[in-house]
Amino acid sequence: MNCSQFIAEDKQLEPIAEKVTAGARLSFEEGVALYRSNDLLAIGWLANQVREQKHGNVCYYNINRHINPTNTCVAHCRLCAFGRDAEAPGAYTMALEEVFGTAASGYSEAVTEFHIVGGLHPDLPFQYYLDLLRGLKERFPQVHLKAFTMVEIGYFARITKMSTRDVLLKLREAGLGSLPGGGAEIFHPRVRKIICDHKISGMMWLQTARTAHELGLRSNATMLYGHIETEEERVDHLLKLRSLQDETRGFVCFIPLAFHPENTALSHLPKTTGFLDLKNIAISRLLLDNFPHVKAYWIMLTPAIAQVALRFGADDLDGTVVEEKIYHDAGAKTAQAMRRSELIRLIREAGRDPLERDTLYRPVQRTPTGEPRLDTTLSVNV
Ligand code: V47
Repeated sequence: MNCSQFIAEDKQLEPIAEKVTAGARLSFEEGVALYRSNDLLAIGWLANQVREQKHGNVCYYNINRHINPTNTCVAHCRLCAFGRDAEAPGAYTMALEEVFGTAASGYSEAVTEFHIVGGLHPDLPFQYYLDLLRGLKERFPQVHLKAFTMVEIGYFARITKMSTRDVLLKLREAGLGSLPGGGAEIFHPRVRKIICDHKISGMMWLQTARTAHELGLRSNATMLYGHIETEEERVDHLLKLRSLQDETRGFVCFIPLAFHPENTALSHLPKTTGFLDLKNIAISRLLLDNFPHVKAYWIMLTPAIAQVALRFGADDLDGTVVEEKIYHDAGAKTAQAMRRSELIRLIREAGRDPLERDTLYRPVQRTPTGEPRLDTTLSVNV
């Protein structure tokens, strides 16, 4: 990278640029300085350099389908508009046959991944989740099951009185392929106490991820920003993820998630802005030097901001999604699904080269009839 091309209005960014150019790791203080700076173009330029060093001009996307088997949840997080009490209007729990039917209903695009998350249900037994994975694997053997956040894993351990490790082993035996990044929110206890006081602690989230990685399972990680957190708490969150990744190398992708306040107990808070969204993408790319991928989740950012993010540090747009509930219950105005052709158009128009990937970032090739042909001879591209 040639730092002489770097032009910053904010001169405080120059020493940071020199470190990024030299491939040196940024400190906590430098992370906070990045968040405090309004020189978005300079921050984005730097993040784009890192992104291009890691991935060249490629932008990844996948053909996936979200499935939320239940929105019944005992956690009552203030940040959430999705969870309901069992008797509340709009509460639902799918019978297993409904889950399998839902999975099949988005199958026209030949999905390679089911992304499965749900509420912490008061009564469903652990066996339901094992049967769900097994049933999906039987019906869709080639589809990767990315299922259950660290929070759900912690809850399964609680209701079964099993260790986290045993829960994960049983889920893997039933077909679990990897874990999504949700439930991380902001690790700092001050914030968790306000936005999600009944969820597992930040330390427990990290410990659960560590256990999953030790078993060889890969996972993603997220950070929910744009509510009551401080800049220091964001940096603390990112650096905790970075040090766990130093230990395990088990994280595949980081996804900054913009808080959507509508229909939540925090509905008095304003929505995030495009400026903050792009800043979070760029700063994540700069601080998480050991994370292979940073995803601009179009559902949450809007396709327009997600596309711009491909020049601010992101290398992935997520996928077709098909049906999204968590953000739409919280007022998201984006579509529920995006066709492959539209994902490709967004990527191409940003001057990037689209590459369809599977969950673990292996390139997906298609047969002439559009069926996925995973090239398992290629190593995982992380
Ligand atoms: O854990 C909940 C967040 C997460 C709201 O791993 C909210 O590939 C904003 O984790 N406003 C679920 N955010 C989504 C998630 C995810 C999404 C896409 C891809 C991947 C991946 C993971 O959504 C929750 C929580 O952090 N969330 N409510 C809300 N009102």
